[in-house]
Amino acid sequence: MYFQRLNQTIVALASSEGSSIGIIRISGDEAISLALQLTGKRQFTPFKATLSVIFDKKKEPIDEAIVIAFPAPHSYTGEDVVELHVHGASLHAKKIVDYIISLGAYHARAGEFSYRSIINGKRTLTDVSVIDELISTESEMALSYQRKELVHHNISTLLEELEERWFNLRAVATALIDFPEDVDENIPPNTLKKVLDETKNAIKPIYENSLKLREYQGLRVVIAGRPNAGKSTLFNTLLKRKRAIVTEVAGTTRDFITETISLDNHMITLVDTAGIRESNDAIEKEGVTRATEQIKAAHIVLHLIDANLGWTEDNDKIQEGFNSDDTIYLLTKIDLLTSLPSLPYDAVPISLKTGAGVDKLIAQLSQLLNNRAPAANLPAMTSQWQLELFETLLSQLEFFDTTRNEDVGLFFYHIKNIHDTFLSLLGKEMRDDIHEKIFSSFCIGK
Ligand SMILES: Nc1nc2c(ncn2[C@@H]2O[C@H](COP(=O)(O)OP(=O)(O)OP(=O)(O)O)[C@@H](O)[C@H]2O)c(=O)[nH]1
Ligand SMILES: [Mg+2]
Repeated sequence: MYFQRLNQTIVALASSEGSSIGIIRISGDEAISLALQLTGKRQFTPFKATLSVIFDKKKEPIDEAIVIAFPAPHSYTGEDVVELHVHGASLHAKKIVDYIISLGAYHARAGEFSYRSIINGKRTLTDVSVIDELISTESEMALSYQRKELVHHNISTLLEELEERWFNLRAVATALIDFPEDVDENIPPNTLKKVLDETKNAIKPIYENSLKLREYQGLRVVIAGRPNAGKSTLFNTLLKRKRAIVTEVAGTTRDFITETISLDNHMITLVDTAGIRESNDAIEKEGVTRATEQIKAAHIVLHLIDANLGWTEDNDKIQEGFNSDDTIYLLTKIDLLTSLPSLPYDAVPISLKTGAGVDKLIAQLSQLLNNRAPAANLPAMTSQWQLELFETLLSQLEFFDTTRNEDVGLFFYHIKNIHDTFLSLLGKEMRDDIHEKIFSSFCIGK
């Protein structure tokens, strides 16, 4: 749909409703003449901000605006672009946009400016997606990756290099199929293996780091244990406020409670749960079911063992629900005892009454979180469609690698598919369904 109207001039308010400056962006062949009509000027100095009066249909002055003209190809879209900074992004600005539309422009659709920038070779699809994600992200960690990609284009550059290599293979494979008699060139198995391996080695770490980033952004640390072990007290200690009810009655916490906290610069969701034990009480039973589900879905479990009771069958049950190295065992209430029970696992002895051992717990938790943080020296993607295409690409590469000795037709089929995936990642192959899906979530002014 964007494709059909590439020769039309589009306009939109690029700043969000309620902002004190309304940035109106016009792009296309008519952008400059429309802006001249609005301002009554005869020309604009390229890239120079100029204070201009804006006139309405009846030539009445309606605003004073900063106008900047970006002649093609030196603009965001690669077309002639004019930006008008008017007062406020509210009704006033919208009416100016309506007026520009009445002069012959079309209202831009979501992502249409970015789409044009791809078509005109200004950016790759990966680049514009990063820009869109950066505008809307709430995650500091995702933001740091998006900023790096925005400035260094590491993923885009890599994809472009690899696309070219697969394009060359595709050219030879096509010739081999279409004109087998005329082609003396062939693809030596070693060359192919080399390209395959190098592609995999380049793509896989980025894909894995991206998955790591995605998981890292939703890490759940679950506090588990028998009733009365001190779970809610620990929850409140880590939160630094009295969020959960603490009493000496075993079975106080029923529903699970979640809070997001920053621990040594890691954002985590901390979950307090009901104590695990056999119970005939309907509410407590439901609490135990929910606690068990939370334990299963956890990334890290803080397993509390009451020093008064030591390890019990209920602790075995918790252990069965989460049998992972990402467990920190805590022997609680050590202030009440002089000699501590022995446990089947190494545990950090703590007292939430005296504060003993809490630093050690935080240091261990922080270490586990560090292990789960994505690598800072590798890029990571943050949009779902890129992850999906990387996944497709990796399975195509794997499939090709295992069926390499088959016939030439199959050979071509693999190379074509892999090359097509690179084209999709770069936005060089504009498949309408994919692009509508991607661009529909964009801001209108982008
Ligand atoms: N002496 C001592 N008491 C503690 C310590 N930690 C918790 N308590 C007490 O133990 C009791 C139970 O604490 P909670 O934090 O409610 O225990 P819980 O594991 O959340 O219990 P449920 O919600 O019933 O499963 C309360 O009276 C706490 O004050 C500790 O380190 N030392
Ligand atoms: Mg509790």
